[in-house]
Amino acid sequence: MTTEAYTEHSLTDAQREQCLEGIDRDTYVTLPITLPTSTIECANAYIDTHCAQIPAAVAAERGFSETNIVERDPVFRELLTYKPALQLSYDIFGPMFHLGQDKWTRKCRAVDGHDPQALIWHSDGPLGFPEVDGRCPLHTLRFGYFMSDALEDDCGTLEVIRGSHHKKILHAQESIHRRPFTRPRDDDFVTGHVIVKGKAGTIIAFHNAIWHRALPNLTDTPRTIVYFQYCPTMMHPLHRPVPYEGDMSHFTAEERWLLGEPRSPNSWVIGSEEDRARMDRFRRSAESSNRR
Ligand SMILES: O=C(O)CCC(=O)C(=O)O
Repeated sequence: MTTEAYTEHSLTDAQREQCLEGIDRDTYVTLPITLPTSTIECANAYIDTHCAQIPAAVAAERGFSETNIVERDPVFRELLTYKPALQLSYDIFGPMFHLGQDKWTRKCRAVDGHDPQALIWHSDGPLGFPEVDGRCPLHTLRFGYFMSDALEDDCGTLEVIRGSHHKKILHAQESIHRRPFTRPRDDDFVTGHVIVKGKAGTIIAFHNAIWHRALPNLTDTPRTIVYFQYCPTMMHPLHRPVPYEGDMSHFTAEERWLLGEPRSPNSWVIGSEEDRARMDRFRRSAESSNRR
C-alpha cells in the first residue's frame, strides 16, 4: 500500500491506456494504485461514527448506507477529485463530465441470511437509455474504493460478469429493482463470473453496462465500500439536486463543476471553451493543446 497523500496520485499515460483496455475487454479494471492508509482510516472513522448513531431497528431494516457524501466529511470531498479517477473519466468523456453518484455502503454479517444492502444481478443507468442491438454504450464510469478488506467469497463483496458489456444489457428499458428478473439461460451468470476481492485500498473502475451484484455478508468482517461515479454533464446525477442548490463559495472551480454549479443550458450539453477548461488538469500529458 502506498503512503503518499492520495492527492498526489496520478496515472501515467501508459497506465491510463492499460486501464481503458481492461475496461474495454473485461468491463471492469482494478487500478494499478491503492488508496493511502490515511484515506481509508478517515473514511472509516466517519462511517463508524455515522453507523453508531443509527438505531438498531433502522439498521436492521435499511442497513448502513449514505448518498451525497461529498459534503459530509473532508475525506469524501477529496475523493471527489481523486486524480486517477478523473483522468480516466476525462479519457472517456472528454472535459464535459460531472459527478453522477457519491455513496458509501457498509454490510455487517447478515441476520438470517438477509441483508438490506444486498443487490441482485443488475446493470446501472437511467431507464430508457438508448440501446444498440441490446447493448448499452458507456455513459457512466464508476469507481469503487474498498474501505475494508474483502477477501472471502461470502463477505458480500461485488460480483461481476467479466466482459458483460459485450452482452445484452440487463437494465436500460425497465428497472429490475421493481420487477423480478429472470434470464432464459442458466449459464449467463456462470461464464466470466468474478468475485471481486481485494484488500482495503483496492480501487476498481467499471462500465455502467456491467452485470453485477452484491450478496449478503456472511462473515464477521464488516464490508465497506465507497462509490463515486462520473457521467456526461448532460446526464442528471442519480441522487443529487443539480443544479446545486446551496452555497458553493467554499468549493474550488473543479469541485463546483463536478457538483453541478448553476450554468447556462448550453454549458450542460456543449460548453464554452472556458467550461471545457475546467477539467484541464486531467488531460493526458501528451495530448495536443487542441481541446475536444
Ligand atoms: O455493494 C456493492 O458493491 C454493489 C453496489 C451496486 O451494485 C450498486 O450500487 O449498483
